[in-house]
Amino acid sequence: MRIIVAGGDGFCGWPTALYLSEKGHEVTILDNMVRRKIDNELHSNSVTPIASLEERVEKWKELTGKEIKIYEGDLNHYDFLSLVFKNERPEAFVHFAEQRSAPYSMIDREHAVYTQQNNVLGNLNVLYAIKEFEPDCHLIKLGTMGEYGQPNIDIEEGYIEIEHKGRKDTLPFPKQPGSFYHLTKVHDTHNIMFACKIWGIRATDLNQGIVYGLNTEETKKDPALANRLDYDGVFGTALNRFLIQAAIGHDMTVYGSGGQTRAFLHIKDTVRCIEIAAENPADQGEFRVFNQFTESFSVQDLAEKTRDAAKELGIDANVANIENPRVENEDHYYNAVNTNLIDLGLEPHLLTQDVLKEILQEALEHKDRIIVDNVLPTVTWK
Ligand code: NAD
Ligand code: USQ
Repeated sequence: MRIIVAGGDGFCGWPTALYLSEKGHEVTILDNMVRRKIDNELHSNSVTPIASLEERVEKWKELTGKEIKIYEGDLNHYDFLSLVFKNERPEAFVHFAEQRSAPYSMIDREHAVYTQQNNVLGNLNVLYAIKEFEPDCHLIKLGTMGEYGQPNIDIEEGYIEIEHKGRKDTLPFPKQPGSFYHLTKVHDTHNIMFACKIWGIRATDLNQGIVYGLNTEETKKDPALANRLDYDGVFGTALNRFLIQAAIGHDMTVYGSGGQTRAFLHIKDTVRCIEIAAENPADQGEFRVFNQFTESFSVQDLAEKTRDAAKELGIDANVANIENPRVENEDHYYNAVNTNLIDLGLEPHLLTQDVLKEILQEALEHKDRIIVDNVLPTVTWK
């Protein structure tokens, strides 16, 4: 298939582009490199040294003979996006290209406005480009499990059947997102659902949980193919942050009591889920939602698992419960359904001690690059 991977220079997008290319798809990356610029703004970096996008795709071609095309530009420049659609005629458009950090979106007014403009309007441009140039193109959009929040009932995949005053209907599952970033995903969801209904385009919204790990079989082939790995208080996510903190002997920063429970998956499952969605497209006019995660854990559990794995490597890691910089529930029910992708063939990589030790060892290899001042959270929700 001809597949565009928007955001293909990022943490999820780069390994996905390689995986789809390895599987024989014609892959084109679209990215405006804003994530690399944000590293400069935050005086932060990836734990792993990452090559430029040009170097990455050149190395891939040298090793495999497979070409990945690159378009450097912004989804919010519609002339640019139109050109990419006209040139590449995508059968699937994988949309990772958003500002994805909740703390970044909560820094101040400017960062909240940037996040909402970038994400919501970028996605709207993609919807228009599909309608205008490739109405059969399947939109595979990265949403987030955080759209649902943590309701006191089971979380279904996108829709819920409800009975109200004696009548029944199947309606979108209620949304209770926890940051201006998470809200952008809810707004995107509504725009996509509406576009499917009025124009008959096809879309799959992948409500992804928190991704951990960094390497796939493809990124391991050469240091120039290495994936980025974030650890700072703004872009680092739970578990990856704990592993890196353990690697440098920093206390593991569990926010508050640590009862916050979230859905997780390994980066190796992210890439496979995208392949499954692409190879089993939504019908024309269908708006389909898959919950993309494999297991759920409380953050306290994850820190304790990390401590135990570190111990096996001779590292004494400490779990610290620090003041929670976010406004969120630390003690709640959490049970989410994730059968759609499994029914289509996903075989989950589960979080074993061996998996934790492998990521920890990868973090240890580059621990000298970690800027310790960036580890503690600095952004608060209030
Ligand atoms: P990332 O920041 O590493 O990658 C995003 C990429 O998109 C970057 O390379 C950035 O330069 C690019 N980009 C952003 N705005 C753009 C624009 N307007 N035009 C063109 N390119 C643009 O993020 P990631 O961790 O790879 O996440 C990818 C997607 O998956 C995001 O939409 C995110 O919300 C979603 N997601 C991520 C996680 C996670 O744990 N990382 C979990 C659930 C969902
Ligand atoms: N947390 C800690 N300690 C830390 C970091 C985080 O206890 O050092 C806690 C947070 O308070 C929160 C939970 O861990 O309760 C998750 O935080 P996170 O930063 O790992 O994840 P989140 O902000 O939700 O965002 C990440 C990605 C985002 C994606 C989302 C999936 O950055 O792009 O959408 O995970 S989900 O959480 O399912 O919405």
